[in-house]
Amino acid sequence: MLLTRTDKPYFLMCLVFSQVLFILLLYRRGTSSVFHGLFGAYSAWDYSKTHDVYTNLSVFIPDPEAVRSLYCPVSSPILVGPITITFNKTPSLKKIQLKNRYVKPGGYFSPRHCYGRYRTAVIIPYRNRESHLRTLLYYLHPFLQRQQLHYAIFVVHQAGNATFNRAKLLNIGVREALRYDDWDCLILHDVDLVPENDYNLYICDENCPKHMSSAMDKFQYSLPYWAYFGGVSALTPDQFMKMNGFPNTYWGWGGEDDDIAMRIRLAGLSITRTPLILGRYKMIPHDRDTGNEENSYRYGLLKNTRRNWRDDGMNSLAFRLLSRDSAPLYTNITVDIGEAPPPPTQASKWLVF
Ligand code: UDH
Ligand code: MN
Repeated sequence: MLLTRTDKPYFLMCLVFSQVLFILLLYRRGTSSVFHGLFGAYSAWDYSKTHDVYTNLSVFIPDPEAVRSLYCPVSSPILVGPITITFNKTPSLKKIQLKNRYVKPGGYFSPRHCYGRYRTAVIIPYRNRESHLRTLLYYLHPFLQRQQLHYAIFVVHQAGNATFNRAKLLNIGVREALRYDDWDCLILHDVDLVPENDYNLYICDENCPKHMSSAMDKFQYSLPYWAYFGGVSALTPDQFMKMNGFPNTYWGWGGEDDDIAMRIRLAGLSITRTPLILGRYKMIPHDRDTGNEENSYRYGLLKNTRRNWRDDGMNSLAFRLLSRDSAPLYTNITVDIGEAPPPPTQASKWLVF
């Protein structure tokens, strides 16, 4: 049977052609990417075999004469999978700049040989974590460039020593980032979390808010509890506005992420999560910051989310913009967000309930 088939020159030609094509693919993209191309995100990743985070970036050397005519492919052909991450030495800003020559002031990047298909804003709530920020910039810039995104990084810096307010800073980041561009996706990103796999795409799910840091090393690469929504998440501007953004009323550590998860559902949305095998993050080890003490009122606040979410969020956001400037690797937004209200007295507690 085979003999009679191979007798036919047409069949032989097809066979040879497909073999040559396969060898070419292997040669250009390496076995792992062909494998991942075929089996997508659900293939088994080997995190003991990692790649330098700056691998393949030379593919992007711009040709000033070239005319960009096509959108970048849906899935970037130069992803590498698991990334080598070490925290023993914080890279200098100079070094990060040198390694990311095509990042423009404000931390903007756009692929040069094709039109970025997705427009992503990364928004980081921030105060007094300079070495964490440098480490994150060192890893995130090449990671996002390899994903061929049109992106920018926004750092929302809380001025002063009042209690930290992560969710309010994120609301401000969204409002300010949307002045700069028509973003498809807002990635709300803690400063100390470094993604381990560049197949973890920094794009949104059109249908629902996405929790991206599903597997953090500090939680042994699993979810600490079922409804967890902390760390890194991705929402479209529409999703963000539909849930009235995040709460402004959580001062200090804890609770705001659970409020966010709850208001997503209250707004009629559901949560999608990056699979654990892909949503892996390393957290730069740190102690609790002064000014971000545990919020002991959080359980009381969470009881009222259902009642308050429509009135506490983007529509009640008040702050003072102190500066907005383009640093070489990110856009810096410094704000005065006021301070936590005084603790409720016994009498006012009765008034509230
Ligand atoms: N953040 C700052 N500055 C601060 C506080 C928080 O930039 O002073 C930001 C930063 O982006 C950080 C995020 O808010 O990643 C979340 O705060 P966190 O990293 O302190 O939260 P996490 O849950 O830490 O990681 C809990 C502190 C417990 C430390 C226990 C030590 N073993
Ligand atoms: Mn942390």
